[in-house]
Order: sequence, then C-alpha cells, then structure tokens
Amino acid sequence: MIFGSKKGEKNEEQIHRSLSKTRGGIFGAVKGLFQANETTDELWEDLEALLVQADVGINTTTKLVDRLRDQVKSQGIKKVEDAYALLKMDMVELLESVDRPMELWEPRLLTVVLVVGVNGSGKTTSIAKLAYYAKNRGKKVVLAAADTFRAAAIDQLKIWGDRIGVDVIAHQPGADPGAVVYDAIRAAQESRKADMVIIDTAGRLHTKYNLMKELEKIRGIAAKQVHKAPHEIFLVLDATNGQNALFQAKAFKNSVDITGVILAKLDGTAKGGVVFGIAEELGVPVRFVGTGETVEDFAEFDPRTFVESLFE
Ligand SMILES: Nc1nc2c(ncn2[C@@H]2O[C@H](COP(=O)(O)OP(=O)(O)OP(=O)(O)O)[C@@H](O)[C@H]2O)c(=O)[nH]1
Ligand SMILES: [Mg+2]
Repeated sequence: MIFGSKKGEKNEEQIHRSLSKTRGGIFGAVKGLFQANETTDELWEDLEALLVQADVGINTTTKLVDRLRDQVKSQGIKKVEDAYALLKMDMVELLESVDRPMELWEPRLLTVVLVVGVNGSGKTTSIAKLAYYAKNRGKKVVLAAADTFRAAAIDQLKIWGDRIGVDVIAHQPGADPGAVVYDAIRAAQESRKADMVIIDTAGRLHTKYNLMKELEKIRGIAAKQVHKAPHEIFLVLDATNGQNALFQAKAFKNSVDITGVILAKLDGTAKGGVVFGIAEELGVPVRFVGTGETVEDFAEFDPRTFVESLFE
C-alpha cells in the first residue's frame, strides 16, 4: 500500500487496516454512488445522506457536497469519475487546511506533552502508545500520572510504563496533580535526563469547571518550568463516539488550547467520518490514530493516506 505519504509504509498499512470496516461500509457505498452514469440531484442527495451517516456531521457534509456540486458545474465536469476524484481531493484539502508544523519532534532540551480527554476515550492507552512510539524514535520518555482523581488511573499508567519500559512519576491517589507534574518535569530534567514528558490528566472531576481549572493549573506549572511548555496539548477522542466526540472536543477546546487530536479506536468504527468534522469544526489537526488494542496499534495521521484508505 503506497499512497506516497512521508510517514512510511507501515504507517499507511496501519491506517488502511483500521479503516476496513469503514471502507467496507459507508464509504464503500459512497464509492458505489460514483459508478452512476451522470451526476444528478439524486447523486448529491445520496452523497449527503451517506456522509452524514458516516459521522462527517451536517455542517461539514453540506460544505463538502455544496463545494463539489459547484465545482462540477463551474468546471463543466461531465464524467462521474472526475467528480469522484474531485471529492477525494476536496477531502484531502479539508484535512490539510488545518495542518501545521508539529512541535512534538522539534529538537529542544525537554518536550512537554499534555494529554487531555474524558475518561474511557482511550487516553491512558494512547499515552502508552505515544510513549512507545517516541521511545522507538530514540526519545527518552517520562510519564506523569497526573490523573490522581482515580487510584486505578495511576495503577494503569504504571502497568503500561512497566510494559513498555518507560519511567512513571506518580504520587498517592488524591494528591495534587500539579505537584506530580512538577516532580515529573524535574525528574526528566535531572535524574532521568529525559527528552519528553507525557502528562496523563483526569478526564472527570466533580465538575467540569474544576477539571478545566485543574488543566489550566497544570499548564501553568509546566510553563514555569520549561520554556513554552506544554509544547503539545493532545485531546484524545474515541472515534466510535462520532458526533458526541466532536461535542466533547468543543468543550475542551473552549478551555485549553488543543494543538492536536489523537483519535483512538479508529479500528472500532464503521464510520470514520468524524475526522472531517474535527478538521472543519475544531480547526485542529488529527495527529495520531489508535488502530487497535496493542501498544503498536498507533499511526501518525496523514490526510492522503486516510482519504485513499476510506475508498480503496
Ligand atoms: N480497538 C481499540 N481499542 C482501544 C484503542 N485505544 C484504546 N482502546 C481500548 O479502550 C478502552 C479504554 O481505554 P483507556 O486507555 O483505559 O481509556 P481512558 O480514557 O484512559 O479511560 P479510563 O479507564 O477512564 O481512564 C480499553 O479497553 C482499551 O484497550 C484503539 O485504538 N483501538
Ligand atoms: Mg485512563
């Protein structure tokens, strides 16, 4: 599978494999629409219905379909297959329009990554995957167990840390998450001589207000210790949650400056269209996708690979 992305063949294969349900289902049907003889109003209506069904979201669907219809008209496109090629191009363009340089791999003394998201979204697993991915790229990683709200969260992160051979800095359940972050950054700078700190945070507190205040505090602590930290704030979303994931994302985005999305459980959905809603409605790039339950099931997102894999 060579789509020509810069992220490598293994990466492409993982994205492709994780989209098998989506490809076999709704996007297979989208492809089928373009086997018609001509572009008709019915085609546009069916396309709209399928994209909404695929979790692309009404606003984003309307934009994509209106744009395509206008292009077909203004460019005098007659062949349905040309319209199909244009749809794919528009989809790639939409995803690329929110792309920007990733800070994660920029050379600096210490990179601090804050990971946020509601409980159950796949946050802890995604953190372990990201740590493992970075480790395989030669980075020394320290994990900060700053979800102190639930004892199980600390244990779970420690288990992952053991499994992938990455140090976890943790305090007791109920401890101040800010203190955990402070210690983790110090340990990374001093005893551990690490390149990257990845911070796990609570997904739920007594109130949403408390949660957002806590994230703000953690952010402030990191910023005082390390120049321009946190360098990335990744929001983990569950792809199987569709429009609900987008709704959650908006709530987080209003409080913290998310720099990218990690879309977990892409393999678990037959829809996959939420990626377009994230780009269009959040204006934030998807950076990584979770493609299964093992620590290796993780890929760097690439717009072209993603769009090609929806159909082919
Ligand atoms: N198939 C699949 N399952 C995943 C993926 N990522 C996470 N999971 C599963 O989703 C479940 C929840 O993942 P966690 O990482 O524990 O999620 P969390 O957000 O930390 O949830 P809490 O338990 O509330 O802390 C687990 O059973 C994971 O194995 C993925 O990319 N694909
Ligand atoms: Mg967790």
